[in-house]
Amino acid sequence: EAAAKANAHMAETDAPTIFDKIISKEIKANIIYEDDEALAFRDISPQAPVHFLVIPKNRSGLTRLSKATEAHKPLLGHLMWVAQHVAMKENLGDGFRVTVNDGPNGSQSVYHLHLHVMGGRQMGWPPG
Ligand code: DGP
Repeated sequence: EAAAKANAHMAETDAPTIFDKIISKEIKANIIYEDDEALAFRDISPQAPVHFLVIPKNRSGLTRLSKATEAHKPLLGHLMWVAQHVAMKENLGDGFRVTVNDGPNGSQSVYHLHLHVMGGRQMGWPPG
């Protein structure tokens, strides 16, 4: 039964997510950056004055960071580059935070890899 539960969980987390509809523009998002590989848009539930997400347009197996393989390394690097590029455009020169929530313990809710970029206020540490 435990195995069945684990499989059900995997099936669920491999399903398309709301982010696919944002990528296809089927549902609206406040998109602030786009290139061939990545998209950045404002989080619908901002936790800081500036809070946007950076996602790969092609999830390519990256439901969560822990699914990363060697082949994903260039894409992961690109997402990090986009995070700081857009942060600078958003006037976050005084600093910002980049967060990836992975899996249940990481409180991940959308299983399409995304970087949270938050700034515009003093961030606390440790996070909750
Ligand atoms: P996480 O817990 O790391 O999986 O965070 C998912 C984030 O995605 C959460 O901060 C809210 C955001 N989000 C979920 N649905 C939508 C949506 O439809 N539009 C936008 N802009 N953000 C969304």
